[in-house]
Amino acid sequence: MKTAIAETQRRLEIPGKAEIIEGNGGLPKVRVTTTRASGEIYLLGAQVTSWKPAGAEEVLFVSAQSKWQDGTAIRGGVPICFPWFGAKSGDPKAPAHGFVRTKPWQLHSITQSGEAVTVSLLTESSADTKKWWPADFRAIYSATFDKELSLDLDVTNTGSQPLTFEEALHAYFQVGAIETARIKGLDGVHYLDKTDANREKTQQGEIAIVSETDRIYLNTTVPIQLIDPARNRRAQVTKQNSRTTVIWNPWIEKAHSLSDFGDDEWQQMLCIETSNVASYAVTIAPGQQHKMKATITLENL
Ligand code: TA6
Repeated sequence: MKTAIAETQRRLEIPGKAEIIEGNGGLPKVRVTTTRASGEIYLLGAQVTSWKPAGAEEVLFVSAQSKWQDGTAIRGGVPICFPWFGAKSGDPKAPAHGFVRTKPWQLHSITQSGEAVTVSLLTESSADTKKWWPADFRAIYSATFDKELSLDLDVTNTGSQPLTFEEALHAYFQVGAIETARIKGLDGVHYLDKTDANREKTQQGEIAIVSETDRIYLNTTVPIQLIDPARNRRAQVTKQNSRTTVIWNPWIEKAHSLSDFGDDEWQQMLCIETSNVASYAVTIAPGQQHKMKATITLENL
């Protein structure tokens, strides 16, 4: 059933390749289907929830317990954290990870280049957003579904004052077995360990997940590899204009504390988050734009 979408937005569809349909919870999403990949992005939070290169299984993890309702972030896929990351300092009532992942974005454009389909969505400051953050901004998020998944978050300072913000593409990856998964690329990089009072430490070698893992790797621009022997595949995240990378797995206890996350789902997911957070928050002058990009590729081991 076609969901009630404004005719102006429905005209953006590309028949047979990019269609606006009713997703989980009746929420509108754009479903992309091409010869090289399939995927989907919800208007709620501009959240990508699926990407499958041709011949491959789903790359992204979405919890079976996700709530699928306006005002609540979808648990999984690629939530967009903006304009702050984690709890908002000095405001315990503010929503975690900012306010753009819990609101519908406007469909801005759907374009095709060769076999690649790009879905762009827009959100901007309003009286509502200024209750949380007294700033003028426009954000355009573009997801390109092809044999690679490209995610671009473009933020423009539409105000008359400098704009400082944090941002993260909080990508949840499926893994076949967390105990054999490994993350390569961060050897020697300093990180803040959020499970140990934010102490700064140095990564030794590959990352194995053996307990709750919640780390902000600092001043790093390198590509990250997620090695998943159980599914005989490797995902790579390459980034542009991002100085921090967050790695997260809730492990057992934290998984049990999340109402929108299955008790055992910690064994089948791992977050690799392209970001600019903590002391690497971004500041742009009036009229300036900042573009952060993550490109995800998948190959067999
Ligand atoms: O990115 C890691 C993290 O900041 C963790 O501390 C954990 O809170 C996770 O994000 C999920 O946050 P959420 O608000 O989506 O439950």
